[in-house]
Amino acid sequence: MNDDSLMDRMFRTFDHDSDGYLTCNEWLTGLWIFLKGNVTEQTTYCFQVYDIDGDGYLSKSDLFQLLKSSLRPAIAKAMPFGQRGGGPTAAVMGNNEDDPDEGPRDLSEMALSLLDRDLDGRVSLEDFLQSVQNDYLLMEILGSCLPSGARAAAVLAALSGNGTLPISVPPPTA
Ligand SMILES: [Ca+2]
Ligand SMILES: [Ca+2]
Repeated sequence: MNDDSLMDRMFRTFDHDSDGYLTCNEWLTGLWIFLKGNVTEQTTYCFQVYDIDGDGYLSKSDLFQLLKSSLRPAIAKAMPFGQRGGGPTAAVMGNNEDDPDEGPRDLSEMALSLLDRDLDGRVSLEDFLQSVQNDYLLMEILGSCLPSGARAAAVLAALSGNGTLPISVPPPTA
């Protein structure tokens, strides 16, 4: 998933009533989870960003779309020119010219088997929460959608001179 579509997904996640605008309340609730939410709130938020078709589950198709567009640019950048089209990286990404989607498809199957706790072939929020509880690194496995701790702290510091937000923040509605 490239940066633009990830931003778009993040906006839609903030926009609870899907009217295309963020009310002050939606913005503050989203920002609060984004910057200061607990693990469950942030995991739920990531889940909503990753659920591309919004059906409440991460299906193989959601995972495939996420991995296909987020991994290719990163791998291409990391790979020195001499190694393009060969080597272990290409093997992971799939170097099959007849089927360029082979690599992302294999990875989405791996991600599905990693996250699908009840083995029903799709990842529910429950599956995802349990998986992240066992390994926090899985929270952003499908694409980075939270600020780093340092960045979050910087934003919070900018928002408030003395460590508290200048405005009252409503409790997040998950
Ligand atoms: Ca879905
Ligand atoms: Ca499942």
